[in-house]
Amino acid sequence: MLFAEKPNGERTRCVLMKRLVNSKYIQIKNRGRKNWLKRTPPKICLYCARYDYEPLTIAPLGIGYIASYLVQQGIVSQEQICIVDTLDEAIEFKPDILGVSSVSQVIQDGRDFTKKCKEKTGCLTVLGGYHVTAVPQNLPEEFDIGVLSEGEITFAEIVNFFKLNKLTVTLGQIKGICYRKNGEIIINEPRGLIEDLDSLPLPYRHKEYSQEIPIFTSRGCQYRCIFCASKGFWMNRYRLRSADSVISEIVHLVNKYRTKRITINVLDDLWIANKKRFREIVEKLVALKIPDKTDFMGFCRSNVIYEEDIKLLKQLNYRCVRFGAETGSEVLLKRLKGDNISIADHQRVIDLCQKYKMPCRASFMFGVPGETMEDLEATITFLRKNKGKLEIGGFYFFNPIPGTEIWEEMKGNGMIPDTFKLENLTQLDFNKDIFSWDDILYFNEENVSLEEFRELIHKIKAEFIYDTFRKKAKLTVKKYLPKKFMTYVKRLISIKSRMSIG
Ligand code: B12
Ligand code: SF4
Repeated sequence: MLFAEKPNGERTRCVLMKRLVNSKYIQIKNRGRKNWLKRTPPKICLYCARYDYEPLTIAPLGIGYIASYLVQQGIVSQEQICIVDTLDEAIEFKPDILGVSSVSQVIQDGRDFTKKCKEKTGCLTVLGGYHVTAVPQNLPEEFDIGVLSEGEITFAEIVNFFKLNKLTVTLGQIKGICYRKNGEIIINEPRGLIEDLDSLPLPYRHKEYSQEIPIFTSRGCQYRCIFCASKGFWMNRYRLRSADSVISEIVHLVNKYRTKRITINVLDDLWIANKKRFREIVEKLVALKIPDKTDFMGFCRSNVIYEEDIKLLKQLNYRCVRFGAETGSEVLLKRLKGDNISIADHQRVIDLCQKYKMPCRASFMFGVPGETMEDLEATITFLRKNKGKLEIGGFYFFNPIPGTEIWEEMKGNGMIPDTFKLENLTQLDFNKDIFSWDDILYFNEENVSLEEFRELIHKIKAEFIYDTFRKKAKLTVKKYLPKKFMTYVKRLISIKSRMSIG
């Protein structure tokens, strides 16, 4: 069953509504209301592209914002818009417009989905999100229009012109889109960003994927990591919602799910960067006793976390401090993330987490062009030094993605040819079973041969991943098996070993 959530927390049964709207009963009842039928706005279906082997774990907020904005502006009613997870749901909804959200790695799924939906329903197809924003000139043929960067206002304009039957003649006027005209891709002038993020409605979270409920409290990042697409996407701007707006959304979510314990997952690039707002949010949430009812998680960057921040995170019932360490090599770290961060920052965060008994999780990146054997050794040394203090968030194989500085660098030096196929980029986390060495596109042969690299990764996996796994299993057993039972098991083991010694 599909649900759409109104900002006030009410839910509408989209599927049920859709069935009613399509049913004979409603059509007969509506016979006398021709005007209403005529004025029916277009039906809009939204989908977030994904890996076929990995379902979404949290509600996609990008299309959630698009949906709630259209309703807030009165452009469509809540029944006319639906967020779907499968092609069948989309086809059954019979949309006039299909909006797809996609990052570069999953664009093939977005294309396949759109092709089939368009064939069955003949709908207008619109692509939004990171991929099309980074490479608008490559708007895939399945899509009629691409929406670049922030999507709310631009998509609303598209829907409005569609409603008025004027879309074809007005395409040239809509800022922030790309589209195809006589076989050529036209890219219109950019649209400015929304100044007051508080003016946006709360996003629809159409269903619960897990107990993690996502929120987005700022757009953009002040930093400039060369492998990250954020700065280009948000046009080098970092905008914040006010502390009060964030608090009221959190309170609304906690009240809505009051029967169960949820985790508020703050998805921002870096939500604690503005310390004044961060402190205000924490202090007000603590005063409202929100951390008694829920816990929190979110991303950090090691150079912005100090003792003061850990204390605030602790008060917030933060599940763990997560940051992208990327490497243990000072030289490589500065190349990847800039001069304003150092390995000492990583170490400070890990040590502070130890001091305040806060779990600490970091992810690492391997195989970036220019990484030397010394860099890899430095990462191993760093991991060894922090064994037992640090959870591994991911051991990622480096993927160049459009819209990043390193992508441009690699295009410039010929490492990424024009024929490069983005669908060859896959999720490459050495931590996961789905990783296959046959799939990888390796760009650092010049410094470390693939053979050496592979050997080293096996070593790292054996030493650090399996170790973390064992530790986790031990902790789970400890937490979930009652004390008495554990004593009984221990006693049994000791009797057995005494017997075998005898
Ligand atoms: C939550 C999240 C996930 C979740 C859910 C995915 C999702 N798409 O919601 C999970 C954990 C599954 C995930 C997975 C991956 N993610 Co992710 N993820 C994020 C994260 C942290 C937040 C996304 C979000 O909710 N943003 C909030 C909303 C408001 O912004 P938005 O989605 O960009 O939407 C706005 C516009 O883009 C536009 N828009 C978006 N969609 C549409 C659709 C239409 C029709 C229109 C008109 C407009 C429009 O309008 C929206 C409102 O203005 C971002 C980082 C970030 N802070 O943004 C990374 C990020 C999007 N992820 C990224 C990556 C690389 C991945 C993975 C490929 C990782 C991997 N190696 O496997 C996978 C891909 C799988 C997938 N389905 O997306 C990159 C994308 C970079 C790129 N250029 O492609 C990001 C930007 C992180 C980064 N800084 O590098 N991710
Ligand atoms: S990786 Fe994180 S800190 Fe670096 S630019 Fe991207 S969002 Fe900002």
